[in-house]
Amino acid sequence: MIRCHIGLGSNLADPAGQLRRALDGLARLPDSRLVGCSPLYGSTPVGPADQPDFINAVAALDTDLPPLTLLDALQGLEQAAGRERLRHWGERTLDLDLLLYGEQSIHHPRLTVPHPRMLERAFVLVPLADLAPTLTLPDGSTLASHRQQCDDAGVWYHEAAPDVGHDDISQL
Ligand code: A4P
Ligand code: MG
Repeated sequence: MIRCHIGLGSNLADPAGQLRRALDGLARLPDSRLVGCSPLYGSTPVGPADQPDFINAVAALDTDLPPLTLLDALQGLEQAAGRERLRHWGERTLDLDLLLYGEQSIHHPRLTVPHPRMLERAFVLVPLADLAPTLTLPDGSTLASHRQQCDDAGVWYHEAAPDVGHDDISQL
């Protein structure tokens, strides 16, 4: 299986509940196992400022799904959450970004991995560094160095990591 990291974000319609439901969805994906989730963080919006604050987290998923199949599954979960694209970088009920797919670099019209903006975004780096502090990126750089350099002023601890994976672990 390949260890993937998925960024979760929401700023509409009970954001923390949206993230918990998304984690339930990730735990049910075929040929995959949800192995962990960071704490939930609050964050000020990057992009238009006249929108609510976000809740963000990062999940770790081990999967045998190929990258585009996984992207389809993530977009299916976004649709199931009633996601509408109102405006670029604007408010959304659920955003699921494929941040990392093992140590692979992917350049496809529908999918760029590592996620092209992840290293500029404290709302990604802070929860990812909580979950996977020793991670190395495909270019050989360490997550810890990116985490150290990022300005995390707009990101704050919101609540403890949701319990994930128990059902799956009991079936191992
Ligand atoms: N796509 C390409 N690569 C990927 C990838 N690695 N993961 C394509 C997911 N999708 C990827 O995405 C548009 C297209 O990107 C998809 O169809 C897919 O084929 P989208 O989710 O429909 O559009 P979007 O999310 O509005 O645009 P974008 O540019 O992906 O936005 P971001 O970068 O996801 O940013 N502020 C805070 N505080 N917290 C947030 O979570 N999120 C955003 C959205 C802006 N500001 C935020 C937050
Ligand atoms: Mg997105």
